[in-house]
Amino acid sequence: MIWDRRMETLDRAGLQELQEARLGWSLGWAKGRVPFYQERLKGWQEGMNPLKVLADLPFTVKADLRENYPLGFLAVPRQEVRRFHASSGTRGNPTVVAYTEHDLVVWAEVVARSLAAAGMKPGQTLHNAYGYGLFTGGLGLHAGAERLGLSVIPASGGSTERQVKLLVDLAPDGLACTPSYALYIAETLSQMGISPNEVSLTTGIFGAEPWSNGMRERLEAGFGIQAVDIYGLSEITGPGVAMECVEGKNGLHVFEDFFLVEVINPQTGEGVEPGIVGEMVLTTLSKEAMPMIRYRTGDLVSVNPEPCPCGRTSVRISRIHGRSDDMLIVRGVNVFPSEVERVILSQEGVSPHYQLVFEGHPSRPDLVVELEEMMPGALDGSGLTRRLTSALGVRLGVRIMAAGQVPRSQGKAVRVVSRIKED
Ligand code: DLL
Repeated sequence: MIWDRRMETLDRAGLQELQEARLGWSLGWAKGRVPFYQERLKGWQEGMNPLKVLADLPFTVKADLRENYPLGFLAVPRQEVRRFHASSGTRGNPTVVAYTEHDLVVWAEVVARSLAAAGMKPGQTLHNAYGYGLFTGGLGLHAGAERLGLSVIPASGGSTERQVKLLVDLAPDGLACTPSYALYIAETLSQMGISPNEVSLTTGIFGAEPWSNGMRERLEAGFGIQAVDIYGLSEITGPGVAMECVEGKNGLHVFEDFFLVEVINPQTGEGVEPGIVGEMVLTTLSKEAMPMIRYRTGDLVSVNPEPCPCGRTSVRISRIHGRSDDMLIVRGVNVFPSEVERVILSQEGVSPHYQLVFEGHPSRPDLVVELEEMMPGALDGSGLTRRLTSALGVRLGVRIMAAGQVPRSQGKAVRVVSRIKED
């Protein structure tokens, strides 16, 4: 189902016209209200071509937000803010983001579109196991679900056995959570003696972390559902920046009437052609409380402008290949955890719980993939090591662990850990 047919199927010329008008507004708004942008946008005047002006502007990066912590990017008086969220931030200050009433309406709208694109229909029920609180997943999905006319079970993360009971007793149609938590829920179901395909679910709305098609197949088979990918980030709004449609399941539609997408070469900052992987840069087109102009997301994607069978006219981004700062360097070779996942989950008998562990001497650490087998004796460790080594071009170890030994996730999975012993 297409939630806002007029906007989501707008022809490209109409969309570009709308983007230009909204971008002009956004540049003027940011220039007039955010000191950080005032200087950068001093050359911007109404009547200029906003797309041309944008192309010459410097990028906004995460460090800019950190330096202006907490509210240096706030573009409205405090009394007009209706909500704050914050991203966890593993180092230093978290990133605080703010929303006006209008921002919350737009956010609910794009999440409603996303849930409809996943196949959810008004009157159905969504079990929302994204964390509620400062993280945008819980409240973001919640408001969009209500906007679409769903009933919501605000389960949040954790207390997995209780979640399973609710999944059985309240018979929801959709499950929203990280793909790694969905795996944990599936595992808990079977530990409680319930076959995952005995539950009523038809749809999984999974995102907030990278996941592969191999993981999708496991989740779809495990729950008997259609699983689709939802993308977003707090700095831009939260979940609902881009969404995979259940008809295509091949890339995520960017809601381009609200977010302008560019993909750049992360080294040079130049734009790259469709189909080429680069770093996604996003500009908000309607955000009042905290406009973001050319924000470098760190997320690596390619853009696909081809029409989609679902009828939506927006461009699609590929699933997130990883973040530029997730990239591991192993003996001089670049390795993305998501690539490791793709290789290991293409093998039968590998359970989808895995972690990448750095160990050994600090000057020459080894990377070992710790994983579990579906059944004792199901895996040939040396065959898997050979496959990983040839697919990634670097020697990685494989350690087969006893069932349940790889830590489970209740939110965003921790894929990389260090056990390097300092001298
Ligand atoms: O993770 C928002 C969200 C909530 C998205 C619920 C989807 C569902 P942050 O905590 O600010 O916001 O983290 C944003 O998470 O830059 C990506 O690196 C990663 N990410 C988000 N969605 C996906 C996805 C939320 N579908 C950061 N695939 C982003 C891969 C994702 N990575």
